[in-house]
Amino acid sequence: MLKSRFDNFIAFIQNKNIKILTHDLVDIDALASCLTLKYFLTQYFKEQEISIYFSEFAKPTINYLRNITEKFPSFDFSYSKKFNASTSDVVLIVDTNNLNQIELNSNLDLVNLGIPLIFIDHHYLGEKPKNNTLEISHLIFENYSSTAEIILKFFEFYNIPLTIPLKILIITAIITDSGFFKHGNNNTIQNVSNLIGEDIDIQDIFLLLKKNETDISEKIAKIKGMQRVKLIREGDFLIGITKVSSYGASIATKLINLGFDIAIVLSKEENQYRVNTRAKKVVCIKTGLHLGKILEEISIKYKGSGGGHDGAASLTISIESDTITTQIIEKIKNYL
Ligand SMILES: [Mn+2]
Repeated sequence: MLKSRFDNFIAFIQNKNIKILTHDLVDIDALASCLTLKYFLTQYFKEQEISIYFSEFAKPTINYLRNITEKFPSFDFSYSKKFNASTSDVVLIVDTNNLNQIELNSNLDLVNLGIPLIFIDHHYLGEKPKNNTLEISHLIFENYSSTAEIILKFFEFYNIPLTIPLKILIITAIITDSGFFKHGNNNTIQNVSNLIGEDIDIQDIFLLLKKNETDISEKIAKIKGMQRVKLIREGDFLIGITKVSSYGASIATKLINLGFDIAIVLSKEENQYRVNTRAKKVVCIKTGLHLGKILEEISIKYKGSGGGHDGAASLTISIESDTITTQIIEKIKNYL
């Protein structure tokens, strides 16, 4: 039964120009699914034109794509950043069945293009893709923990051999989409086990997913920022203040992660001083605290530039004085 669904799909897209699309903020499953699907179709059809369009990548995908491209420089990772509807006979939508999640870099409306849209996806379907009559061709299987495993079926059904980069792409997609198997089922683990064989080391895959090492100067700045932090307690609220030479914004965020409700980080940049502030959202909601307003007021008074959101704001100013810090703290305390 399953195989016949794939046969229908193949029959429908035969002799057509194919565009592969996925959701915006492309995750690793979407990336891997599009690349492996393109590879399969190129091998299977030989003569047809097949291309991928990506909008924006999620941060971990950028990192992963960089790592895997370095590891397999001869694999075809190419894609287009512009969606050209006029050269498409059919659009394959991968890893989503919700057209609202697709970001085209134009005002094109996929539904009104008159091009058949076929979904290949593993998300909950609901009532969504009723906008065309191709239901028979959709490949939507909610019992799969990743779209990449649906793509894997093409290779199995039509006897196209998997290469090492393809296997690695699919394994990483399965691992990330199943939350390292937390949301997976027996098939999820079975699939990885079948793919991994003797030619792939699971540790190499973990390395591909690892975030690139933070620059040593950033690490030192963060550690120094933590060493110098002063704690001010105002009722039940904890304010942290520290000084660093750079990376003020990321240190302010770190202080919040550490447990402070509000963080103030002072840093000296060339001829000016910078103040980065952060506050927990719940504190802003509860007290009405608005760091952007506070820093804007200070910037007007001292001819600097400042502002931002309620929970994240910064100030750049040419003088450094403890009175400025004191005023920021006083203004914050007024809300608490
Ligand atoms: Mn997915």
